[in-house]
This record gives sequence, C-alpha cells and structure tokens, in this order.
Amino acid sequence: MSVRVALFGTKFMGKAHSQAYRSVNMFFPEAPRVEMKVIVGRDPEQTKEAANAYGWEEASTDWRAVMHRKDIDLVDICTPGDWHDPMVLEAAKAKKHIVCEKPLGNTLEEAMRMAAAVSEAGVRHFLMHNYRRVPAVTLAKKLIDEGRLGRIFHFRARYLQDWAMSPELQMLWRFDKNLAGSGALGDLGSHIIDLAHYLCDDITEVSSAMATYIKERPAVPGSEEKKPVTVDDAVVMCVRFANGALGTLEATRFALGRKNHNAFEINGSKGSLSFDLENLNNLDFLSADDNDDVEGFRRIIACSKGKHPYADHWWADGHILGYEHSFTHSVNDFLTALASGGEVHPDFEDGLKNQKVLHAVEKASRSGRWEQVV
Ligand code: SOE
Repeated sequence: MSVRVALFGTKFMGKAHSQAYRSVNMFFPEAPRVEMKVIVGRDPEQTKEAANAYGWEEASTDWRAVMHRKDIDLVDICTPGDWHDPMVLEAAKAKKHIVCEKPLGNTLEEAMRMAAAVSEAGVRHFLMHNYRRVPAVTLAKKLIDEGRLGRIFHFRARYLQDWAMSPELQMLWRFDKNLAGSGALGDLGSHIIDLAHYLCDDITEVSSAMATYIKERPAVPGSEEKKPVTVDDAVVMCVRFANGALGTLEATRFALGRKNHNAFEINGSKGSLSFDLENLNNLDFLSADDNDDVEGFRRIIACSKGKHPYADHWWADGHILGYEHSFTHSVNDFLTALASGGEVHPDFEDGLKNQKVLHAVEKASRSGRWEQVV
C-alpha cells in the first residue's frame, strides 16, 4: 500500500513532519510507502525551496485546490492554529485522511466542529502530540499499563522554554489569540495535558493561574509601533484526575535558560517514574519491589533492540535517538493504523478532550475557582 501525502506549512513543524515521512520510508519497511506529493505554503519561492530541501515532488500555494486533488490520500496540517479549522473542514469534505499539529483548535467550538466533521466524513485523523512516541515515554506507558507503578497518586509535569523573554522580540502569530488561540497554554501546556491523559487518566477538574509578562511588542523588528499581546506567557495548573490522582502542570516561555525542558514525574504505590526531554533516551524508574538497601531510581537507556519501543528499527543498542524520531514514530503508527484499520491515538477525539481542559484552564484562571472539564 502507498499513501499519497500533501503537507501544509513550510516552517519548523512542516520540516519536522517532512523528515518523518522520509524516515518512515527508510527505516520502517513494514509501513505503507509514502509518496510525498506536494507541499503547500503562502510564498511561492519559499515553498519551492522547501519542496526541494524536504523532498516533495511539487510546491503549491493553492491550499484549497490541493485538498481536492484526486491523487492525494492524506493531508498533513502544520500551519498556525487559525488555519486548522478551515483546512480540516475542507479536508473532511474532500474525504482525505488528516494529520494535524496541536492543539486541535484555537477554541473549544472549533475543536468540536473539527471532531464532528472527521467523524461524519468517516476519514482517519491523528493529532501530532509527538512526545508520546519518544521511546522512553512509550516505555513509561508500558510500565504503567503493566501495573509496575501500582496506584498513581501524583502526576507532575513542566514544559519550560525561554524564547519569548526579550521585549524586543516582535509581535508573532504565537502572541495573537486570534491566530494562536492561547500562548504557553496551548502551545506547550497542551503537550503535557496530552501526556497526563496518556500516562495517568482523564483530567476532570482544574484550577489555574495565567500571566502575560510582556503586554505589547514591536509590530515588526525594531519598530516603535507596538501591538498588544493577547495570549498568556505562562500558566500553572492544579488538576484532579478521574482515577483520584492529583497533578500539577506548568508551561512557560519565560524560564530563563530552559530551551525545551519537557519533564514529568509520576508517583505510584509501587513505583515512580521520571523523564526529562533534555535527556530523552533516559527513563528513571524506582520500584518498591527492590530490596531496601538498593532502593533508588535506576536509569534505563531506552534504546535497546528487543527491549524498548521502536528500537528494532534504528541503530545498534544504546546508539541514542533524538527529537525528530518522535515524529517518525508518530507518522509510522498512524500510517500503519491506516493500512490495518486499527486504532491509533491521539486522534481528534483526544484533541477535543485536551481542548476541553485548555478551555477549563482559561476559565479557572479568570474565575479564580476550580472548574470542571466539560
Ligand atoms: C514552541 O517553541 C514549540 O515549537 C512548540 O510549538 C512545539 O509543539 C514544541 O514541541 C516545541 O516548541
């Protein structure tokens, strides 16, 4: 089986997804073959350059026409958030399968509309929360499912970056609520909410505080003209899970020195797990089954063949994987499910569930009270 793909968006995520399709063809021979048909962008020259550099057969600036092409099976949406809703609706109308960047929508209403559209169209859908498929994180999920942590009491996660701290940094789409939906919350918080859902349970109730530290930014680099920032720079959340666990989640673009620090710790009755993307091949695991005199966190290097998720497809044992592999694994699992008809997550239903949490977090930050996730 081969799958003919069109990808929308030429920037960071467009590049990350493009390399994933190429790597699947190279390293995952059991997956359907990917035909990288066309990449779509706004600027004709930049899009042509991206097509050449990333390995797409063609470049186009006509997103709507590409959605309806007969020689496309799957569309991959890597655009800013405000394009997700119109593109997903059009893709569903054209009966294309869809991969979409996170968070699903800019608002709960959009996410509901998109989830309904794909379900009515009967197309397959996948949301790119790539961190589920860092092998150490997939291994964490396996250990939890096997009961190695026992009953989970705590899930705590933090996703820290620092790229927005300079007041000289100009207004970007990421600072505009109409274009991005929210700031650190949707961009980074949605990832750790997804991990919380994946590794712990559904979040049922939230309290939160959000802050915007830089309230206006130069309209263009170096300009005196300022534009208002309409999203959060940072958010902290306290959450309750359906299984009774308590959680704390923090997402910020103002953690000086932190570039992409995405970390969690989970504590259960029989074990604890700790992960940090800055050492993404490692999973720290403590087991209450160990003798007291050797109790402590052990460091698992999660890339040995026959033992660890996805390792069979890569290099020799312990030869270490990176950020980009998480996209390759995600794309592989989605394509494989497409071929087999099997389940694959996170899909748009998971994205909608995530969006309900994002919505409740904003509501709780305004009300100063605990809010139900509904
Ligand atoms: C923001 O800096 C960003 O690129 C997010 O948009 C991604 O989702 C995250 O994985 C890395 O950081």
